[in-house]
Amino acid sequence: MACKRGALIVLEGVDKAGKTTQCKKLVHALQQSGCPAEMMRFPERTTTIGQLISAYLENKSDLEDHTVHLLFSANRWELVPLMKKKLEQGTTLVVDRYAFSGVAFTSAKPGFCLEWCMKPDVGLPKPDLVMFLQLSPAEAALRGQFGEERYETSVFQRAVQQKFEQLMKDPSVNWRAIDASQSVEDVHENITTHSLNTIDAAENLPLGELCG
Ligand code: Z5A
Repeated sequence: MACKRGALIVLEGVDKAGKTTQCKKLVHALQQSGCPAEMMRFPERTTTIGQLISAYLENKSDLEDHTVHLLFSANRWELVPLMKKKLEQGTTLVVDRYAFSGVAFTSAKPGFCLEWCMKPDVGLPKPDLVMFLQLSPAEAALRGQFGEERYETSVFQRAVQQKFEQLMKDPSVNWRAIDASQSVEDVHENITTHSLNTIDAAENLPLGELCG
């Protein structure tokens, strides 16, 4: 009998919403319960393309805005063969940011529209579940100062949040809003419940593709 596929689960959210914390906890919990699971993150800074992106985010280099958008997308595409292989083998992938961050961050810049920003990611594996960790700017501020990287300003983050809100209206994507202001354990419990339901359902469904 063919192996049941793993689920593609994405966590998105504004800065300091707790995406990385929750991805790690979810993968650990799934593994402990006997469900094969691995974490991935975008940008994946270890590849050649990822190193270009990392230097840009760290303000060590400048790249033209369209160019860096396409590099973020290329960074996802270069990982697609690996993602598909793992999913087909039955491993659930828990992904820290994905194409939705790509669209939200670039379309928050002047002169960009959602439609153009979505095009390069059309055809990527479609997540079975996208959880958006919601946190107000005031609550995020309690979790520490912004870092030194590009995009880490409150004005830009507010613009990004608005773009995410637009993206979440797309009914073709399985969005779940998560209250990220709760304790780490309460958020984890909520995320785990949604993930387990998704993993069960995904076993019997073909992997979809992102559309424009
Ligand atoms: N970007 C893009 O432009 N285009 C793209 O296509 C993609 C990304 C994919 C990558 O940053 C940047 O690239 C990002 C978007 C852009 N720019 N920004 N801004 P990154 O991935 O390297 O870093 P990040 O995603 O920005 O990390 P983050 O948002 O700063 O953090 P987080 O993962 O959401 O949160 P955390 O690290 O888990 O937690 C932050 C702190 O809060 C930490 O001290 C925790 O202990 C604390 N925390 C977490 N949960 C809680 C709760 N529940 N209560 C209290 N405290 C908590």
